[in-house]
Amino acid sequence: MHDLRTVSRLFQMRADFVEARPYGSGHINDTYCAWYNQAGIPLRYIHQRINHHVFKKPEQVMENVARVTHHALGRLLADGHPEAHRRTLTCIPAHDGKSYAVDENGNFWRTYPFIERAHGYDEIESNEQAFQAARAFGEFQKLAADLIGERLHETIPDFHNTPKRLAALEAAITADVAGRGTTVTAEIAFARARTADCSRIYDLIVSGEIPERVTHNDTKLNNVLLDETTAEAICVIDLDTTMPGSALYDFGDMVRTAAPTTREDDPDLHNLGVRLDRFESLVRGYLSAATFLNAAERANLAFSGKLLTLECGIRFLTDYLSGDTYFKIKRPTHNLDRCRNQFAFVAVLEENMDAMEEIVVRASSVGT
Ligand code: ADP
Ligand code: GN1
Ligand code: MG
Repeated sequence: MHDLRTVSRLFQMRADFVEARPYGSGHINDTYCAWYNQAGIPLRYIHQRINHHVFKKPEQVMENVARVTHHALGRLLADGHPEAHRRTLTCIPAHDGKSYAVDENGNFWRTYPFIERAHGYDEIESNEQAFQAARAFGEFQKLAADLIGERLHETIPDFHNTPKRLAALEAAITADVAGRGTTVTAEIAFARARTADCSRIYDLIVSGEIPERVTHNDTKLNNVLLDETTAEAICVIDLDTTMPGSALYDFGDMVRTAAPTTREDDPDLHNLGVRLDRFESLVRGYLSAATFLNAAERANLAFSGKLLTLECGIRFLTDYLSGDTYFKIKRPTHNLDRCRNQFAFVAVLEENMDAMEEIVVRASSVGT
């Protein structure tokens, strides 16, 4: 627990700090919801410590975030949107005007207004939510495509380079620093048997058939906030990995998190299935906004769900073998449970791939 009162003094707050509590279920950053007071009216903000072991150049992360959010706000204001400041993250400046502040221990902090009356979901509840979330990430890609100026920084190089993720797993198996290798032979075999899958999208990017686009790269369902009454997708958050990538990374991660019948870390694999109706809502929601996709991208929408789930499972397994240094865990087997869950979902997706391909074709031909 950090001293949030001290952190709050680093920013140009216009209200008085009351208290702060850890908030949300993100695996990477330290997120706090802080209450402030102004003449008896409570206001809240998000203070967030950027994980600088994961993001080695936090200044570059914040340069990207500031550019993207500035662009989004400008567009919303130009359109005369009545609640522009609820539809995009905005950075509360530090005293030197920067979008972040560094504390005396070298931690990087940023502050966002709290987006009220909207929630991110770890588990989806309706097809409408799936449609809305997917539409919002499609709109986000469209907005990011209009960003002028230099290419965004690659805040984590090779973030979705799946062949490199598999190579990192092999290195972790060899090093076996936590002595866990012999307990995960089935999981290792599962990953190795899918080596060809790992390079399918990567090869299409290298050959130029799939274009580079500015993408979010972390489109798990709880990274979009939905209005608590209308279910409308209000605001895309967690912009740390917004950088050059493939549209398929974004669509695939939505499938990974919005199409399963249970949460990402459910250890009871009997609970795991795919909701094809949710998948269809994701396709329709995404295609309603992502009208720019080329034929190769459309042809790989269903496969992208399998790939991103496989990649995430490989990353959880790598972290388990490495002694849990990357993702936050709440129990010693947390990363192993997550890995098994993701691989089980890959198997479910493989069984349903034909049906998913058909859904994509149907949604593409009849429009949305
Ligand atoms: P992480 O990278 O650790 O996932 P996030 O940026 O996704 O961090 O934040 C963690 C959680 O905090 C989110 O899932 C969301 O529930 C909540 N959150 C983050 N920013 C805001 C905001 N501006 N308003 C409301 N909730 C927020
Ligand atoms: C992390 O930050 P968060 O919790 O939204 C991770 C994603 C993984 C996800 C798995 C920067 O997302 O890549 O897919 O966990 N983010 C980073 O739940 O590594
Ligand atoms: Mg997040």
